[in-house]
Amino acid sequence: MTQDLFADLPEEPRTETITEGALVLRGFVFERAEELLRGIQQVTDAAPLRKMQTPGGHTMSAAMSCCGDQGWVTDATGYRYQAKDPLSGQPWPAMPEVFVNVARDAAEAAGFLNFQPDACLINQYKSGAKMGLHQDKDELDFEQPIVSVSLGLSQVFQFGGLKRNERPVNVPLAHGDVVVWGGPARLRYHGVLRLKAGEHPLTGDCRYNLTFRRAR
Ligand code: MD3
Ligand code: FE
Repeated sequence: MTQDLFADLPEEPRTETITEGALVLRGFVFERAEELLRGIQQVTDAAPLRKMQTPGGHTMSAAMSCCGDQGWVTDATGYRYQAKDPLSGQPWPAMPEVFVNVARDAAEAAGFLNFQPDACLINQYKSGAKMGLHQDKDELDFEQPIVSVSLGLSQVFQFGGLKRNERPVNVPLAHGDVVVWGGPARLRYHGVLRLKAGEHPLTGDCRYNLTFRRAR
């Protein structure tokens, strides 16, 4: 009989704490990745990915779309959540069922029961795209966690403090990883470094990030 060389090794730790309130669930959605990517395709067929304008007049380097009751938008007038896609004037597409389930399951694994996000932001990064350090504070209730799902190419996430000038910690996020941010981590500055060129078998030349929020 073939010996199982790994039978006695402890299972690899799959949950990592970045700081108090920030938990990385490595590979949490690995098995549901293809289904999530089909959901992204379905949403972005109806609400295409687009590079939005910041109030300061810059163009964001990540392309974005949204689904759920609320979508996050930015333009010359500011940042906000709104129920309609400004491109079509129509409500954002509904969240695919797998999105709702993943958000609830990940929040629960981190100790937040019954998370019911009303907004999912889809970020698509291609080679060279980044997101500078910022806080997520356009939501009403900061007691609600945020769940983020990484798919495709790996990208270095930067996790800073409550003030912009605190030196951030770098955390590489890979395909299938999920991070849950709540409590004392909820208002920390964060961003992602420029995506390095690469090829992923499921997403090609890009990384997708889904962030699930309770906006209202
Ligand atoms: C920490 N997106 O869309 S996800 C964003 O990889 C955003 O696309 C990044 O920051 C991305 O706003 C990072 C991780 C994330 C999302 C929300 C957070 C980290 C957070 C809110 C509070 C603290
Ligand atoms: Fe953010």
